[in-house]
Amino acid sequence: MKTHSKNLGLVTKKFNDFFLVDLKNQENFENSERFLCKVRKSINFKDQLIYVGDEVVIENIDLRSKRAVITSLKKRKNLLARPSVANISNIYITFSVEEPELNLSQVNRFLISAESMGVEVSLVLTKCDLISDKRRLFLLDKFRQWGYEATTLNLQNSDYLQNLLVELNQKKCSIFMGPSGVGKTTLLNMIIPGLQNSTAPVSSKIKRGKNTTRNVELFSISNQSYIVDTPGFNMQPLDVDIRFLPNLYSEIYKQVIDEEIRCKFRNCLHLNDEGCNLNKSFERYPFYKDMIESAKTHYYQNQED
Ligand SMILES: Nc1nc2c(ncn2[C@@H]2O[C@H](COP(=O)(O)OP(=O)(O)OP(=O)(O)O)[C@@H](O)[C@H]2O)c(=O)[nH]1
Ligand SMILES: [Mg+2]
Ligand SMILES: [Zn+2]
Repeated sequence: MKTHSKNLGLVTKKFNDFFLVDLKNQENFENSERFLCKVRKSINFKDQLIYVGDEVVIENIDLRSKRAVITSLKKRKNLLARPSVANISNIYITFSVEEPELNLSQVNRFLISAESMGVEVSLVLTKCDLISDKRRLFLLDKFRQWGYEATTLNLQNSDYLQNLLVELNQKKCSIFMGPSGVGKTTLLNMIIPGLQNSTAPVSSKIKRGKNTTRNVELFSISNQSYIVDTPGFNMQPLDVDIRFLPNLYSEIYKQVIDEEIRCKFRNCLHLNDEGCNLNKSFERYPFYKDMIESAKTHYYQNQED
């Protein structure tokens, strides 16, 4: 069968029944052709929905009205559940150090949820102009112990941004995720020349974001690299299979791998001291315990339903 490689497109935005699709494999990405598409009526993608980040074949291309129809969906590598985005290669968990203030338990939930996707996870700390350099170094050290080399950003100083930019250009599809008001869209506006998406100051009293970004949207920064802006939200206690949780914490994983921790039980969740050799004196251990407990509660609730 003939493949329509030249009509291969990338879904960059989705609203109601419509999709914005960029034609891929174009020579000059800055002049990329963007089409407003619907899915061909006769086509049923086995009840699969199409998401931002999906690769699709488009046909019936009308160059004048910039319209086309989606006729097939390529197999996807992965699908993030919230927000729904396909084919992610890198997740950048984004938090402000102030305004809204840093909530370590939230940072942890976002990180672990991202780790459960099995893609590369990074941490970005914004608004470092609002703290002292001493505090910034303290935070860098804290997250190093969590297993992350955080990138610290500061609107006043674009040097910090350059390294991130170089990094993003080496990744395929990076997504920025975090609570509302931390500066995700501000960051994208600085990264992409000409982009002026809406941003808004955090509310003055409670220093919380105003949910300014409403849709997931994908932007290209080169022919090979894309970044995704997402609406901010707070992460609920996790719904991850508890057997996988220990491996998602580098402090535990490292011990199990490097030091051949031998616990009494083969699938030890490292909750009790008796028979468990894990060194539990690390900062995230209480978060880990809470997560296991709430995952258990969730599991048993679902069993009773
Ligand atoms: N002081 C300071 N303010 C910043 C920085 N980055 C962003 N802001 C401000 O933070 C506010 C919120 O930024 P947004 O980019 O709208 O935040 P967001 O994460 O996209 O928020 P949602 O779209 O609601 O999820 C804006 O007023 C920005 O000007 C920074 O590095 N320093
Ligand atoms: Mg935003
Ligand atoms: Zn154990």
